[in-house]
Amino acid sequence: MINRRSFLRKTLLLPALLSVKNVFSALPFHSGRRHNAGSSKEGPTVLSTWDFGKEANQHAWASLERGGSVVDAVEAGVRVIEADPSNSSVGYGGLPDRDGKVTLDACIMDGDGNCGGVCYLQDIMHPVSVARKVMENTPHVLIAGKGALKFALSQGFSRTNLLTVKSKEAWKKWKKKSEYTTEINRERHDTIGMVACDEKGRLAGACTTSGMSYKLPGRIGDSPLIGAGLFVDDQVGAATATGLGEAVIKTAGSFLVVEFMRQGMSPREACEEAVMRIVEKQNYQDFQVCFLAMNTAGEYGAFSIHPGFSYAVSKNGKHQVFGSDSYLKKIGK
Ligand code: SD4
Repeated sequence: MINRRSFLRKTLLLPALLSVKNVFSALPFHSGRRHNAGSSKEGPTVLSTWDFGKEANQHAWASLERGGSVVDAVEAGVRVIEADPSNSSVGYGGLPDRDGKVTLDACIMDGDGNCGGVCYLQDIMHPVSVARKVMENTPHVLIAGKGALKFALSQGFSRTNLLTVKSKEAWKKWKKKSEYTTEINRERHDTIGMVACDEKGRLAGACTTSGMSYKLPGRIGDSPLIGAGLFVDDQVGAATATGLGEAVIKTAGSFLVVEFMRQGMSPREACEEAVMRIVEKQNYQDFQVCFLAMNTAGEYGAFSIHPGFSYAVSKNGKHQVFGSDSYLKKIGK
């Protein structure tokens, strides 16, 4: 039985204990939980959105083979696409907003729930790496705009003009009419979202984009938002999204996919169910949304509203691209 003296001793000690705990939890900026130990039944797996994901996967795979962590792998993978000027929707060479400014959104997350993101970031080639610094070196999750740029510079990143001649020409042409129309599967924006699992079953993901081209200045999509463009949980699986960010945000898409997997659905079923949530609530005819997911067993799947979504899969050292099933195909349209 607890007597008055020991009760007093315990309660008097409590504030001291709490403050020590606060100091510790503030220091590493990381969750205290440890990764699920064990091994992935199917070996390492890397998934990413669209055809260009294949090249990104190869780099992620090489990083895993070099002994890098699964977070290193997803960062290395998506960086390749960020630096590619021929890709008009991610990083360098991305199409600008209405004012001609290239603004970038990205996030990164590990299976323990540690995560970081940047949005409305300008002049930095690798937003995903800045997002990782947010995750590892700050107590925050998301930093925007000028603050994100200032933070990036403080972390040693240097400024680069991301508007290529080609993108500038395209923007000037667009400006003549200044019309915004969605274009399914391009929608003038194609994000890379990547999720990966190492041989121990540890998961991570990254998502990076220049967002919707000719967007209103300041517009932020789903890609830097944890739970929308990306969600990872070592106990269940990981999911990422591409397509019209507004539609994904409205349904907390990637979180929803992971939660459906938690309830027992396969990755493919979970992606389909999340697409159905959008189809039931939104006018999906004019826009595309695609989900891509894996579970802790290394099984994977994808589903989109309209046909035309492709995704890259790396397993057993093989890198392949597949087309996803879609809602419209399923209903015979
Ligand atoms: C956005 N979801 O900013 C991103 C872009 C994208 O295919 O995924 N495009 O809305």
